[in-house]
Amino acid sequence: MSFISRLKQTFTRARDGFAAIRTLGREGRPLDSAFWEDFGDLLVAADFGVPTTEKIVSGLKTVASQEAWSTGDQAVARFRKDVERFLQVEDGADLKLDVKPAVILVVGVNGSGKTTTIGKLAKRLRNERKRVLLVGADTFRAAAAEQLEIWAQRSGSEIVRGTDGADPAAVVFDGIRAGKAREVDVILIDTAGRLQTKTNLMEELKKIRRVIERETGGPPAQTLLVLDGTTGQNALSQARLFHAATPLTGAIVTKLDSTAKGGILVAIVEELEIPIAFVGLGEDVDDLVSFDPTAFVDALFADGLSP
Ligand SMILES: Nc1nc2c(ncn2[C@@H]2O[C@H](COP(=O)(O)OP(=O)(O)O)[C@@H](O)[C@H]2O)c(=O)[nH]1
Ligand SMILES: [Mg+2]
Repeated sequence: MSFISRLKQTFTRARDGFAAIRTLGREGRPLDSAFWEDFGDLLVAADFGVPTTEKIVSGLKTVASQEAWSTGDQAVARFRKDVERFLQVEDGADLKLDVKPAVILVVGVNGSGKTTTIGKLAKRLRNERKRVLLVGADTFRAAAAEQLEIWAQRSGSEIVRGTDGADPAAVVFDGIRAGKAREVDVILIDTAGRLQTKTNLMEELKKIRRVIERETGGPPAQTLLVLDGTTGQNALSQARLFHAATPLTGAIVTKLDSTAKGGILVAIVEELEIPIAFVGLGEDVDDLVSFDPTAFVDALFADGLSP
């Protein structure tokens, strides 16, 4: 099934929020301050966040006066184009994995979907006939390594896991050594769901990164932040903290099949200037899809105004 039809099928909450925006455009309202206020409120409700909402609204107002727009539908049509443009990040969704082994460090808070996403990614890479090694550096909970083990089996990947309570950086060290010795193509590193407020845990991430740099002679090929799309603006504040601890190359937004409202993706790209690499549309192995901004916007505006 195509990205767009899957999104249309699963992404219902987000589409409801955007339906309200489309409706506003159909009411033939004049572009007065009440219109802009309602429009801004709908964007905030759809999880765009205040800074991104303000940026979008002020941009639209400027064009509205330059082009002497008179009604709301013009603003909404332009808004659709803006969202698409915001989401187009150069070199967007392509995972650059030129080096061998290519190390992909996966970070994010507990429950965001890291381990599941790693399993899905491993399966994709295996489908591309790549040799994949999973590294279980979440040594905080015994169940974490077991869950990763299941995904290793399911995807046909190899695994290096630490004992409970082991130093995560030491597990990463072992994993990279093993990956190099076995000549794997990709090493996917699963990390603990650390609380973003705990400085020591952020320090641990920095330590892991230093081990990767030392052992491979460079930064990770990718550092991907997994965010639960249903946690709204909280996801954005998490993203900022992780970005500060270890520079991110992309985000993966999970649970778009659940109650995610969509605007959060725009806020992430806009405020952090990182691309959305993939989105999660469910719990199964095939429920990870490459992010396609055009298809995403088409799905959100499926029954709406043409641009
Ligand atoms: N509906 C839905 N559930 C997901 C998705 N991704 C992960 N999950 C579920 O979220 C829960 C937490 O996932 P997990 O990978 O253990 O998160 P971690 O703590 O970050 O490793 C699990 O029940 C997953 O099945 C998704 O895209 N959609
Ligand atoms: Mg996990």
